[in-house]
Amino acid sequence: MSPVPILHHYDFSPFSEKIRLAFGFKGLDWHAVEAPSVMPKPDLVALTGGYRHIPVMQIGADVFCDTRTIARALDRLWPARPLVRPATRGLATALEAWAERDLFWPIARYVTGVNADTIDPQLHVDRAALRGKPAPSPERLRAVARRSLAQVRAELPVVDRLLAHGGAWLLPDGPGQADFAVYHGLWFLGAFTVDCSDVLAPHPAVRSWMARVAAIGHGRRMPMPAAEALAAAARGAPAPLPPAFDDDSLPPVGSHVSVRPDDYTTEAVTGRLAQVDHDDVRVLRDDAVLGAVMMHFPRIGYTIRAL
Ligand SMILES: N[C@@H](CCC(=O)N[C@@H](CS)C(=O)NCC(=O)O)C(=O)O
Repeated sequence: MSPVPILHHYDFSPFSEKIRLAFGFKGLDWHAVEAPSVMPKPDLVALTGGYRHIPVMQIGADVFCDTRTIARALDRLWPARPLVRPATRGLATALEAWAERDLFWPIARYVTGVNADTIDPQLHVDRAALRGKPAPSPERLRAVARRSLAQVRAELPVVDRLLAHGGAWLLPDGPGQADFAVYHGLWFLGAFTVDCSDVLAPHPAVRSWMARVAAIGHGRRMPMPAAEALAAAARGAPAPLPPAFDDDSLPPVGSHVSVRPDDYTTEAVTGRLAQVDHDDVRVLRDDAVLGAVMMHFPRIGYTIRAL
């Protein structure tokens, strides 16, 4: 029987929206655990050993961190409707990298700056701390929003050009990860009280494409308390690993390592390096409460260090 994935997320999280759409695309049922949007996140870090970002996908005692690793796991486990196809996989990876850096960050700064007064102040404090910075003043948030709007206006025509071939989706072989990666940043324009999606008005083709992506839906979401997800991790055992790849640029398999994202000053996860392939690393945590938990991370964007 096919497992039911558990997604640790919160509603206004754009990276979670990418995975909710991936669930919809594959027609999956899934369990939704509501995580806090700011620290502390005691249940999430109890599961992950320190990784605090959202979303996290869990299947029993396997914990998938980062949407890129989550998407690869989804395609391995539910291959019938692939999120990426061999002929356009490179294109999808390159598009995703552009979308989640050059397109996403100006949008995130614009939206949170415009909403400086409508958002819980703790969110501004928490997000500044993610970059090792003190909390910005509302005036600074608004100044950053103005500058970011200029960047957003420069990036949006790129999305138009990506659709200039006249097809329904960004890539010629149908909808998938590239669409969801570009979409979730644009979706964030409408995530808070002051809706910023009017910046899309000069881009009707982008709006029509966004409506097609949104129509894919989220699959069937079933709420789950965090304690139940932790109990599932304690009950389960990590699944057998996919084929390994030997890479002598990384610490040897079996050694103690730490893994952390490069783009945030957040806590590292430590454990034994269990397996490495071209795209992902797996680190086994021997958790005092949960037992063996396999942590899955992407190689791109993460630093793996020998301890
Ligand atoms: N590269 C990560 C980025 C994830 C990310 O930045 N998520 C945001 C929420 S959308 C986050 O973790 N914000 C801080 C938090 O929620 O604690 C991925 O693809 O999953």
